[in-house]
Amino acid sequence: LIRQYGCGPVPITGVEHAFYDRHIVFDNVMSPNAVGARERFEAAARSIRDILSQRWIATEETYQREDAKRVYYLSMEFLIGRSLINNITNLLLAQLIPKFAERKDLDWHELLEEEPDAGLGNGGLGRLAACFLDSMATMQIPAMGYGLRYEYGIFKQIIQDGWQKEQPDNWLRRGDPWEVARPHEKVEVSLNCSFEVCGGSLRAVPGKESRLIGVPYDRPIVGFGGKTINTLRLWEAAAHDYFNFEEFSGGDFVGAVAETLEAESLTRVLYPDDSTSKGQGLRFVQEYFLVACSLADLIRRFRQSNDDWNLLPEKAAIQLNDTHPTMSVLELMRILLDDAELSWEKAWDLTQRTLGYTNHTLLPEALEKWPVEWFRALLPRHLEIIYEINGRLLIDVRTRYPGDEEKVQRISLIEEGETQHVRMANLAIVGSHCTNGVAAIHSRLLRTHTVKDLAEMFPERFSNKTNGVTQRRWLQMCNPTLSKLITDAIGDSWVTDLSELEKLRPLAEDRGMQDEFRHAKRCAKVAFADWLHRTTGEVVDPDSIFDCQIKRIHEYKRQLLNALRVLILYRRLRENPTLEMAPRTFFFSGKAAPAYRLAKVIIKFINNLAGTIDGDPLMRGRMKVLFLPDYCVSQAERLIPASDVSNQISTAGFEASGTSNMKFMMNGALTLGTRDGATIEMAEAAGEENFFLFGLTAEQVADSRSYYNPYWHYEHEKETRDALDMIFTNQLSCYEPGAFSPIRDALLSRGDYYMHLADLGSYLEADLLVRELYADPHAWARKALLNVASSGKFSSDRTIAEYAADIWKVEPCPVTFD
Ligand code: DL6
Repeated sequence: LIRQYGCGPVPITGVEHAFYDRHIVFDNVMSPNAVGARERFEAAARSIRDILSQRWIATEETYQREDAKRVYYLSMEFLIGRSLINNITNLLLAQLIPKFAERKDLDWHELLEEEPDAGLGNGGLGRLAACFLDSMATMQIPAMGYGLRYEYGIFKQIIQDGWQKEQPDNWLRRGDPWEVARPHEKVEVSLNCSFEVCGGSLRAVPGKESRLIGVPYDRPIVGFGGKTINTLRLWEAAAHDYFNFEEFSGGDFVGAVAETLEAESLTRVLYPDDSTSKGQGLRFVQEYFLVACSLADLIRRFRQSNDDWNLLPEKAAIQLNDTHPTMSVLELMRILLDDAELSWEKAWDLTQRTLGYTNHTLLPEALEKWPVEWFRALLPRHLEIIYEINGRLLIDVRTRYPGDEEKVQRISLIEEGETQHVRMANLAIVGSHCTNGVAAIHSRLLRTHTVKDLAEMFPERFSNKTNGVTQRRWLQMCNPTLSKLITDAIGDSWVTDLSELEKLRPLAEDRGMQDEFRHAKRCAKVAFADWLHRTTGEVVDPDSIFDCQIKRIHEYKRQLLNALRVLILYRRLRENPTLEMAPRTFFFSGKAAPAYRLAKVIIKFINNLAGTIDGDPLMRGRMKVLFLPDYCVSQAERLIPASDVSNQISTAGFEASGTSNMKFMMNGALTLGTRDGATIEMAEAAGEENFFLFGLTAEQVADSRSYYNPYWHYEHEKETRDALDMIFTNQLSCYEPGAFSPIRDALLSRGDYYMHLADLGSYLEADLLVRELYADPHAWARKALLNVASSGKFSSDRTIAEYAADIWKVEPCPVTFD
């Protein structure tokens, strides 16, 4: 079976039918005629899992046999999305599906819709982790993702009267056909606290030692070609007596079980805020739980084949995805000191050489700082270790920079103040051998501003690894028509080597190719419009420009700037109905953190703007605005292929990298953007003449901060003033007067920190260039093709190759059989 199904196109005959039929009947104990779409999805998923199972076992056996160095990617988030069609694509089975569906009389699209998105993340960082897993498996790199098995992923967003409302996303309610529980590989975690539900929320109560069990659930990560199947291991918290209910029988059985349930709630819910960690006490415990379970697991694996602790950095590379798993520094030190009984110097050397840290944000409010008191109460041994690391670090600082006590303060792991806090980014940098940012500008700003003192002290530790995305999901799978066009033109090697897309460059000049590109784009737009109509009743015109901004709602990402642009374009059209302007559909989608008031007001504003434009008969067929609720991976997979214009308009210096920007580029959208994050490198790759760049640079933003005055723009720019006045006089909120006063506060009274008004004029100028180019369909298609051709660098395969060579020092380990 391994040889037959492991590594190539697999004919779906005999055995697979039997798998499918068997699952339909025996998993459900139902007649095949009686089952619904959900059961059919489960049977299909389980059949695919059957096909990959032995290769999955062989992958693990190969790594063990070869004692290969492994990458352990620790992340609080893995925004996986759906797996069925992705696994089918990577197993090279996609072409066989239509016949299979026909023979089984399946409505394949209905079946696919039954799979919930695994929304185990907030946004960029979690989705990046998922792309990395795909690339590592495809490149046959021995790797394992470690995360938490949240029962409730990122909340479902519904829009009521224009306002975001959150609903729980109980994605595991009906079970998950991909995961395999491995209770025999459970680990035990000690904490100096118990848990209680208080006022409807779970909290940790310090003082009483408790032991939690981490139960691993494994998911297959299928490399392209099906040769390597790596593992994503997600931990679920269980109370210690999970396996021993006898202990309860003597006392208060019901009370004891309730306490058990409270402890088990630890991993139940994903924190839905990616920009602040303030007040998230339970999150602190979640982070420790992830770290403690994962390190116990990987150390156990290491010790099975190595009795020399010195080999740890040769056998394991642990990557910290942001500061969230930074307690790894402390936990690894604890294991090496207390369990392995190594000296401090040896333990510290091994810890640093084993760990690497990726920073994903420069936003001060998103840089984690945990109260010292929490460590003291819950993890006292870890606090001792922090103090020891800090003591030695500060001796080093004072030796190198005598008399510079301010530097000592800035570098210290402890931030003084009313209450003391542990600076997790400082701890991650000090306790690891590599720190990287995720785009060139971000890595530079990290080094020269955010952690300048540490970067000066340890310059050799800092590097850049520009993000990437997997072209398997974000082009091949989600955009079949464009993929086919590309493959017909240059062959299919781009699927595993995206730099091959360069071969499209000369073809961009070819009129026939331009026409075919336009056809592919139109197919994707029609497919999207059909889906939208089917699922929401909304009608959009595939012949209009699809202009998109899809990402978390945040002031720095400036959805508000985009909405102001739309409002001004709308006002221009109203004032001059004969104005030449190609029909345009503006799409917005994204979730706001539930406690982020202004972000929610921005969503309401976009919805009211959409309503105003929709209600204006003059705008019919000319302009439409849509806020698509519940942004998620599978929505992005539909919208990105259909988009003409990608808005990447963060205040320069604030977006670490962005990754949706890359997905749009690969799918032939043109970017209207600021010089920020990876957009800068994308424009370099494509040539600035093929981009619509505008706005202040990061340096200009920083330099003008001291004198920037948004009122100047309000007073001197008539269109800006008229648009703002329309908002401020409740013309867009007549049923809820005052609803948008927080926007006034942010843009004027509070000084417009994200400089919307500074960039609005140049945004509109760039927008005019977009419209002019669109009027020439071949010129547009040429630039779009040049963008596709230049997107090779932005494959996560390239990013992973850089991590593997520079940070992890790991080699591929092809799966072999005994
Ligand atoms: O590195 C992945 C991704 C970047 O592309 C985004 O630019 C960045 O905002 C995001 N960061 C996070 C972390 N928290 N915040 N804010 O998701 O990482």
